[in-house]
Amino acid sequence: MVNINKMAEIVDDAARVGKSIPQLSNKYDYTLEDAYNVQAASFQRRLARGEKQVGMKMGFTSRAKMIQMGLTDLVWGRLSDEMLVEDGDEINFNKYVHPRAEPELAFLLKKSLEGPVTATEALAAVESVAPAIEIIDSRYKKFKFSLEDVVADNSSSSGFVLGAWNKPDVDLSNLGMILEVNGHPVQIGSSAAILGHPVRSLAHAARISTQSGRKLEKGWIIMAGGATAAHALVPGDYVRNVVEDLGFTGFTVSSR
Ligand code: OOG
Ligand code: MG
Repeated sequence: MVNINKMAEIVDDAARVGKSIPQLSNKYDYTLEDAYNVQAASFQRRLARGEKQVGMKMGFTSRAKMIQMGLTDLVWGRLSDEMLVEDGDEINFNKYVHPRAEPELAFLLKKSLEGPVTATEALAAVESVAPAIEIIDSRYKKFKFSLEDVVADNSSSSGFVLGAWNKPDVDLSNLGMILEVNGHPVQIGSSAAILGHPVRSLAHAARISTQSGRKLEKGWIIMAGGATAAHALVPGDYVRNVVEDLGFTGFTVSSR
């Protein structure tokens, strides 16, 4: 018998205190469907503590990320208001297990999006687009997990940082993206790495979210997924994602 609530408690506690746990699959035999139920139940615990859902994140939307983590299926996770890190802010390194940064783009929706939609329909629902960074922090030891494990752990989501919003009239198909640490490029990529065009990630998000019982809401933020491999953070880092034509966003990591 799979105990969804018990597993949800384990991943939620680990995320809350920033302590690593063994992979759930070491102990539990569970399916991908169970894993999404664990994610939902663990997010429910956040809502019960007063957090609000503000959007959704997509993961493994680029080859670079799939190769880095050894998984090839798209995953998704839920974003809460508490995960937002203000542009330019400092994060407390001690609150994380082993945080990594990913250069991403974020979409802000001006209309809800439901069911299967084309990329063109998805773009028509976009109010604005921003350079973004996702701070991922798998709760599993050594950042190692199965597909079910990562999904149960809200697809490693931990924080997200947003730059200034731009009107979506910029051609998003092939924008240079540079992840810098202390002024040095550590990952260089293109928005084209995100499923060939980042708006496709948004279209997938609409379809997947609807299938799981909730459309994408007006006002939600959708993170399209890392364009490059993620970069491990250390205390004292100043991290920026600089996106051609869109600007940049950044944050610092506390010195301890
Ligand atoms: C899973 C999350 C992947 C992305 O942008 O591809 C992700 C992980 O790598 O821990 O957020
Ligand atoms: Mg990501």
